[in-house]
Amino acid sequence: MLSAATMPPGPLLYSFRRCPYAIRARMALHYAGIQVELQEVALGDKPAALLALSPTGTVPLLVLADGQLLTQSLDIMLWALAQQDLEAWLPRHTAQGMAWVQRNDDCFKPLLDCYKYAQRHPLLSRQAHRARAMAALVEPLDLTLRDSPWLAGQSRGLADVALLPFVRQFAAVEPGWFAAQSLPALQTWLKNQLDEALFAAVMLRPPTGAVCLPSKH
Ligand SMILES: N[C@@H](CCC(=O)N[C@@H](CS)C(=O)NCC(=O)O)C(=O)O
Repeated sequence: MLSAATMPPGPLLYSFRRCPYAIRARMALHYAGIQVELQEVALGDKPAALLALSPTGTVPLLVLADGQLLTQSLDIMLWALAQQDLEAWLPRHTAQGMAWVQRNDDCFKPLLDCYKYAQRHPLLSRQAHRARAMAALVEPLDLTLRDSPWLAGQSRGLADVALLPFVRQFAAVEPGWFAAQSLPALQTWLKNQLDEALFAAVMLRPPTGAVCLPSKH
């Protein structure tokens, strides 16, 4: 057995608890049973070590034991699932799933930010920003989920997890308004994932600094 001194170091994850990209990365890592050293980053005061590794300093950033850097949340998810994928999220990740992720990241995310921070985007009202975000992703997502409980079909795939934190943010801007909308399939999909132990585990409040993200297994 390796002693603590000779154990290979685990991956280091620079993260921010509420960042939707970091949440999707933490969910995949936790699901895959990968224990990481978690460095919670204050986005307004990024550690020099993070900026030295990545000039953009975005989170999540995963530093592997061999020094390899994964700077994109999707790459972190793919790496995690390549280590272990007991529910086959990756085999279910089809071109359609990838198209959902792209639609989310490229199109919906900027509209979501305009809706969340509508006062910074005064050319449109909050309601108009909301309507654009609804049309871009939320409504089509609900229609798709009426045909199958998951984007990946009868069970969850990578896209379901990748989109979850963004839809969660959308729902949280005006929770009463969101709950009153007729989005039955999407609301069920969201609730089912938010109620899960996996989500709760990755949302535990870390102290600023390095701690361990407990693995599932
Ligand atoms: N494309 C990146 C985006 C990551 C990203 O934009 N993260 C935000 C936090 S949610 C960030 O680090 N922003 C940098 C900053 O606020 O300075 C990914 O998928 O990981």
